[in-house]
Amino acid sequence: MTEAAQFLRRRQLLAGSAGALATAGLVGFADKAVAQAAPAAPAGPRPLPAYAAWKDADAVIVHSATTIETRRSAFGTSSITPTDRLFIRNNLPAPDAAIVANRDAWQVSVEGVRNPRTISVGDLKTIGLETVATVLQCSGNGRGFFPSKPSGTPWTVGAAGCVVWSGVPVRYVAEACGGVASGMVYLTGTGGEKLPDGVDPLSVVVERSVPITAMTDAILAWEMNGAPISLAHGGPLRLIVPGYQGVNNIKYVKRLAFTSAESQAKIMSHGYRITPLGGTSVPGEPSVQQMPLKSWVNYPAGDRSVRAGTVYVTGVAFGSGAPIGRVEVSSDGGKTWIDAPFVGPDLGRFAWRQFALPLQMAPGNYVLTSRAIDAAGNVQPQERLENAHGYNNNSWADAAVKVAVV
Ligand SMILES: Nc1nc2c(c(=O)[nH]1)N[C@H]1C(S)=C(S)[C@@H](COP(=O)(O)O)O[C@H]1N2
Ligand SMILES: [Mo]
Repeated sequence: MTEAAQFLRRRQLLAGSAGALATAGLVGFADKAVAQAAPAAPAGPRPLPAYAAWKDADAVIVHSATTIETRRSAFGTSSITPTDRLFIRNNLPAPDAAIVANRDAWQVSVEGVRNPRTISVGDLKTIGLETVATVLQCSGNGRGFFPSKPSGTPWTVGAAGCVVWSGVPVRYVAEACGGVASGMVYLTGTGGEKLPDGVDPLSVVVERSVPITAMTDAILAWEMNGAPISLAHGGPLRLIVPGYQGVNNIKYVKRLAFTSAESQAKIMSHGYRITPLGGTSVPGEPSVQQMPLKSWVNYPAGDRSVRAGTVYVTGVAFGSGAPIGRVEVSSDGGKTWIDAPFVGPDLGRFAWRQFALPLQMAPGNYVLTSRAIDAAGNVQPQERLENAHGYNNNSWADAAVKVAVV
């Protein structure tokens, strides 16, 4: 072991409990209920769609051609989510692969600036360069745990990943266009999908507005996890808004506008709103924007039993940009908690932190979960915020896994 590894191990063993390894709390549950409390995946695995045929089929759950989830057991523990395991969520069919044939030629029109202009990806590369690790998470992640069974994909924990992006800071792009025009309060991105004929474009276009303050951290990215962004994930160019839910990270972005009002697109005005149970979404309701504080356990994943002895319980914790202060793990469904040490590098306040807690586990049944506490002392809640469409679920109780130790 290297010195650092020895230090880490000592720290983990100490942090594990007051004395030696932490001892896990036993809980009872019906023996056959070892699987997660989430809706079962479809019986026969669906094949990967052509544009995502390169995904690792064993690592994902194909809900549909436009909704693909990472298995809880497939996140790994090295911080970054491998691209071939990352979830996919498309509201419209992905554009033709021709758009990534000549990436530098892709154009984005920049509006709401003093000198509006259209800029190619090749020219963006002369304006600036930044690299940022962010959690990309669909706001519907955890929808599968809502007892109200909202319509939409029943994601459990796998509509999320931690990704490294490279591109140009949006604020540099604004500067290159003479600065933001006066009176602008939103940053609005428009997706480059071809829209179906014969329908009102506003009813289908993927266009989202975030508060203009988000431009401090936002980038126009052309690279993801060290490679040009794939078509599936929004290449040739994607708007990345660190700390904000997935839908605000516009793929194949063709227009970047500083605007005085929110987009009139349906996906903004009525979609992705926190609507009371049984209600119909209206524009005034809170929109799905910054990500709530969240964590979950990835191992053991509850998909198989675990051998008694020392079990390294691992998982991830993140929020919208406030650093994660602590993570606690419970093996008795939330009755008692133990601090879990972080492992691996801190990739910045928009990435997730990995934790690993060595637990001494005797044979029996356990309910494992984690809760994150940010640097400001905010605690990840036990309860989900009920809402009609199943957004923003950050409940530690919902994300728990039932684990049999044998
Ligand atoms: N142009 C465009 N951008 C988009 C979408 C889309 O359908 N079209 N889907 C959004 C949603 S809802 C999510 S959760 C993320 C998913 O990103 P991924 O497919 O790269 O994982 O992209 C967002 N950006
Ligand atoms: Mo999403």
